Amino acid sequence: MQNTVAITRDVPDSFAGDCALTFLAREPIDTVEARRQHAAYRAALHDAGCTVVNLPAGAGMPDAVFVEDAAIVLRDVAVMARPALATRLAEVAAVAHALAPYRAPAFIQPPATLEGGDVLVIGRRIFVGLSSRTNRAGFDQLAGIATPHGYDVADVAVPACLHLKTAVTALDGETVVINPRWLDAAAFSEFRQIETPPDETFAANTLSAGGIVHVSKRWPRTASLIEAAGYRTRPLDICEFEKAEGGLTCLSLIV
Ligand code: CIR
Repeated sequence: MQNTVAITRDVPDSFAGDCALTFLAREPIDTVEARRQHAAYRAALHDAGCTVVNLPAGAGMPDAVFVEDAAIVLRDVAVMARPALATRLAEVAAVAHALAPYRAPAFIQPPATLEGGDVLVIGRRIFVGLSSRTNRAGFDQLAGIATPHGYDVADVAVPACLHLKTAVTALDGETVVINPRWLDAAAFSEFRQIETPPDETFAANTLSAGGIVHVSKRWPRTASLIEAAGYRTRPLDICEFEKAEGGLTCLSLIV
């Protein structure tokens, strides 16, 4: 079996002051603590059996640590995304370079915008969030690339949060963790659903790797629900990234 690779990217000096914010107000971010949390995140992925490839921070790219948004890794192809914010477009080149040994690339072209945080792959199903970051052309281009590779691609409206995966992630091929207040849970009716409690707002963003569900330390009740459903969880402190509207999936690309 091939080793699982996790691509991550260092926290840049510009992160604290310049990271993009859409739904949250700016709060002080401790860069030293963010780097410590990032190192612990990489160590957890290593513990889960991943080979971690950590890219250097890009100068003038405050959000590049959220490497998930730059690409969608499918079984046979890496779709290089096209972030909606001008400040994030430059992130894609280094990620394309890092993915080149593993997958043939396909590039999303203007006027499409598409961010990896809006793409949830569950087996051969791909759910694409139509959000402030991913437009209809982005959906169409991704569907055009993925459908010939045997994927079934569906769109989901994301009216209330940044990305699709802010509100739903998969634990495996049968089960999702979902915040039904931020999207229409009926779009995921074919899956068993673990609902996040109303007061655990950002808890649906979980990262499954190596048989472990990585969860944010901030949301213990969601972790308990996931454990009760039969999964092993590992809480991680990512509070400095949560201030920048990032979650667990955002910080890596699992190949
Ligand atoms: C942004 O607004 O683009 C970043 N501050 C946060 C991106 C989080 N990425 C993700 O959810 N996949």
